[in-house]
Amino acid sequence: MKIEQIKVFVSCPGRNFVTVKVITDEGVYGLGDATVNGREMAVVAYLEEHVVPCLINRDPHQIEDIWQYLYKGVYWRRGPITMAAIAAIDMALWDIKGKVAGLPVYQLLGGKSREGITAYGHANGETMTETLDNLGKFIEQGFKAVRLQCAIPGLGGTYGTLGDKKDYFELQSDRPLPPEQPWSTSKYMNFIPELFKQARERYGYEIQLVHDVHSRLTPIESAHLGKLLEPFNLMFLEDASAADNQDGYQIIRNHTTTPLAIGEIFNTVWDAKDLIVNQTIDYLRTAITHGGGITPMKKMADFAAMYNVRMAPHGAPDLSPICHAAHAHFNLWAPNFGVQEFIGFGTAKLNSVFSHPLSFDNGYIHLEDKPGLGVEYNEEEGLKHAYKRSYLPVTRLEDGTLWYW
Ligand code: GCO
Ligand code: MG
Repeated sequence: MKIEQIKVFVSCPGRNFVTVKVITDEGVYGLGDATVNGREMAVVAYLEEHVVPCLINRDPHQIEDIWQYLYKGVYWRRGPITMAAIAAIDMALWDIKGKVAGLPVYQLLGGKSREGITAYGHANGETMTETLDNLGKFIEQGFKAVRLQCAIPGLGGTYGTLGDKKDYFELQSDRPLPPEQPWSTSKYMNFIPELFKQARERYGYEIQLVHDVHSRLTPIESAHLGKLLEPFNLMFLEDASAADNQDGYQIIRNHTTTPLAIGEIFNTVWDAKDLIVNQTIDYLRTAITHGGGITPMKKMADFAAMYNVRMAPHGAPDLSPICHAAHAHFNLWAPNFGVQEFIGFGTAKLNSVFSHPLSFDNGYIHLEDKPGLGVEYNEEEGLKHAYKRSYLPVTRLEDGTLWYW
């Protein structure tokens, strides 16, 4: 079997997605997701100019060798653009192998370690009451874990809290230039513990709760927040601080028992190595699309397991249904799977372009048994939704100082 052609598609069925299709001389094809939010066209150029020509006529069954060729074989290793391009090819090759074997990808990884994939939903709100009402709706749907994000009073807009007002997908395709958002650490710190206190008072301690800081705090500020949140038993505090300097997490860890999660912008195991080995985190959130594919993520999971770190892949709407399906296969297998972020199955428009094998029931994601990843990309429908440049917002302190993501 040989790789005959590789197509790269960009479509915007509500938001931009980059999709790769690896086609073999025997007609079997595989699909992969290469979406990097706000940098989509950079990945397209990397794939078309620097990856695709090198793979024509190669044997698609040699997944490991092709991965090594694209990663170790190039001078410019790592980085989000390179690793998303490699990831999409890798996903597509696992899809092909599964189709040829007549087996779902999780079977190729080692089979199921569990029956259902525990998911956490997003309860967002503009006010405390709205956020807590939304939490109640998630509990009613059977969710076992929920993330709480609420607009900070007096701040004039907080990232990621508008989900229930406007559809996530539509909202994120409408930023032709980066909008700016204000940030105040003190307003935030004065408010978030109260949100979790009220959540526990209203709903008790059975529901698992998560919160995403989006890296807006320094390590010592995160340590303080972690301490304030200890009475409310979080499943984890996510991106409590940026980990460009992985040592910072030691400071947070030294002060709080609130579990920590990080990794959605990590591209290789090297971004997480010290955090794992020093056991300063509890959950690794790297996505298959951004971590270089299924091949390295399997290794990362095994490595993390040795240090009691569990996998909790990023599941935001800026990953395509192909990545969400790949996560489901990975999560069914990974012995140290923790929880999957889950934002629902998207709009009718999105589902006219992508089809996936996933369903949700009583807090768990389930996967229909189909060979490969079990996804389809409708090329004709994809063409109806042209790429729209769109950026994530930029954050500034109230005095105008540019702040962290
Ligand atoms: C998450 C993420 C999202 C990101 C988004 C950016 O935990 O789901 O932090 O909220 O902001 O994926 O592309
Ligand atoms: Mg996050």
